[in-house]
Amino acid sequence: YSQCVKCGGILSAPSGNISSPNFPGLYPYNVDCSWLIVVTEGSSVLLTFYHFELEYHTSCAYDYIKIYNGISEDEGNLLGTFCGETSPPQFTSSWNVMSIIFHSDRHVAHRGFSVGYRKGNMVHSPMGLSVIASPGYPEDYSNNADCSWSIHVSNVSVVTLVFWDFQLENNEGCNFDFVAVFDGPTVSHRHLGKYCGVDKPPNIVTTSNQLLVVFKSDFNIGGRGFKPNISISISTSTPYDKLRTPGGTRTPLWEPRA
Ligand SMILES: [Ca+2]
Ligand SMILES: [Ca+2]
Repeated sequence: YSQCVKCGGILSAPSGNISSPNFPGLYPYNVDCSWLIVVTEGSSVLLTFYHFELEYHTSCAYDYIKIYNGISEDEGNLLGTFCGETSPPQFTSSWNVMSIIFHSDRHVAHRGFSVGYRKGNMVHSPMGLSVIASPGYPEDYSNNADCSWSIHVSNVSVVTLVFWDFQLENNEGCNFDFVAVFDGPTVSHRHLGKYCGVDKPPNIVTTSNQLLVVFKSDFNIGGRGFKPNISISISTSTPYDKLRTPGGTRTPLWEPRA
């Protein structure tokens, strides 16, 4: 028994549509589709769902779509897994590549999904989001580092921080070297987490459009450091023209000491 469903592919036009096989009819059983969206370098990809109706399971174990901020081979790029009838929010990638995976199992099919994408604004600026990483990354970070990055995006957005590499000196309480994340522009805002060691922090989502990342290291013992992906998603339905280029500033508070 085999089922040959042709689906997936690489999309490189500045805008387009993707839907599950047979849409708006029922999608077939046992399919795996993979779409890779690649737009002009320096641009982002904006994703908007028009229809979403997949078999529901509490952890989306049966039928699902996965959306990646980049290539799907790297699970660190995963923005979310979705099933049921709750449409995913609008997503914007933090670079020019985005992937969508669709999977269905052998029972129960629904009408599936239809999603549009379009090329968005430039996302990488020299002082913008792309420079968030431990100093010298991927070389070992310096001792006595004291860095902070303040991220401020358009006020209809929330920020998601996904660490895809993380290696800091470990100690209980993370008092020696650490990354701390705050749900707002300053350290007085709600503390979202403090991390060290080699376990990747969980994905962090702000409740507002501002985020502060602080990195400190003490006088000895380092590591490769960290590099997060930042993605911006829209917290409410919004016309495309309200989406602004995410801005970011880096405050060079760290001074490597000899
Ligand atoms: Ca199913
Ligand atoms: Ca240290």
